[in-house]
Amino acid sequence: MVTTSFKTTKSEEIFAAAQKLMPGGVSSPVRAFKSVGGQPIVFDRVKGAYIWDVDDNQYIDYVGTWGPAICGHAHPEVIEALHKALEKGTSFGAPSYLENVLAEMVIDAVPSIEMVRFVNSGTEACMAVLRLMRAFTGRDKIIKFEGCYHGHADMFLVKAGSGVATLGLPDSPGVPKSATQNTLTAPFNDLEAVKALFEENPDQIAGVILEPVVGNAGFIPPDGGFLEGLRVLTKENGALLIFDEVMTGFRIAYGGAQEKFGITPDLTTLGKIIGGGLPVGAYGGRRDIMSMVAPSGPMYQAGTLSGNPLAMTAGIKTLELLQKSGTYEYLDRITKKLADGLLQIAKEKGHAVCGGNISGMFGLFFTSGPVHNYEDAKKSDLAKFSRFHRGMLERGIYLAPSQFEAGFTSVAHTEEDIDRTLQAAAEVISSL
Ligand code: HOZ
Repeated sequence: MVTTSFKTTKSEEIFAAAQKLMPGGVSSPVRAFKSVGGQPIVFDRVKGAYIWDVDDNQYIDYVGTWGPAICGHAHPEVIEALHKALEKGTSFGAPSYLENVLAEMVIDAVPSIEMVRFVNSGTEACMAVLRLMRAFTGRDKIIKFEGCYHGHADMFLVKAGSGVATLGLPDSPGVPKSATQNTLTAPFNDLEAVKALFEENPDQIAGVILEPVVGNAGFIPPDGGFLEGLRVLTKENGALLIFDEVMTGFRIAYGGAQEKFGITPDLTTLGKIIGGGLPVGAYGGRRDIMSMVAPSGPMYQAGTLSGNPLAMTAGIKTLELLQKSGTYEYLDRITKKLADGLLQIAKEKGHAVCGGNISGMFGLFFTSGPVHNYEDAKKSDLAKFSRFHRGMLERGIYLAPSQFEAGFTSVAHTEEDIDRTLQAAAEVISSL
């Protein structure tokens, strides 16, 4: 049943005012609900698995601030650590011991990372890693995959996922041809296409960057042998392999996709979870490559707020919480129950669907699939997804307002939350 109290009067007022103040009324495009339609929700507060809007509607949250809230929102231990850190100040712009602690935790956890540099967002991490792969190899060209999203820097806005896919935008105006002429693209899960690009561009490709599990074109796992194949191809061609683990890092396993699949890239980008909900990013990898970064080496990259003590504190506490035994088994169990449940309900009602989960990351497409890449993902019935999204929202379930974003659970989600979600889904799917 639709929550009888579902009113969005205050959200409407605030969003109307926001549209006069900020482009589209938002600080990041997907939040505007453009692809799912209807009134975007303006939020007031978060706790555990829940999120409340300004009209006091409560939702079970499967966005988790786009990934970081893996321990549940506003975890008491994270908040307590932040209170203590706040009393020492908000930014030093100078070395702090907290950076050593988080760096050590990241290096211990992520197989490819021998040294790490902290930045302020996943976008920044990917921009820097691109410069680094070019600096190290002395080559300019890179390969990325259609539907993968590595932040909004010029060089990556080619056939990008996330908001670009959500809004169906062409490669963005304002990006000069010269910025993307060295960005080669291939379909995800297509090793032959990557091989052909290497053959057509001998000794010119610095590296291959990918989301090892795509989250920015919806949830798309790698086919068996794909990551292994990329590892072999990059080595054979003197190129680097870069995993963008901004979403998957510390999410699908403590050591990320590289631990989960047993493939070690040369460099890795991180964000989201390692900042525990505060702005953060990081890139790291082989010591010989990272030694090129200034001031060790000549590749320049810097940032006033980088290594910020609040972000480091929230990140350290979040990773400590994730180390508790059973974390990833629990995430896998509840998320599988959710993803399998959604698929079963939709199939029983006669809808073509496909999807799945890896630990606490999941997705559902309204197409019979299988979805191996962005072209497949685009076959999803977007109008149906929009109606599904709205129906769930009205029943107190907050899903990402885009078919082209993955969903996220947290250790704060209970079996009961999943049951309530599936009950809502059964109602909504019956009416689609
Ligand atoms: N582009 C990010 C998700 N893939 C974040 C979107 C947002 O914060 O609005």
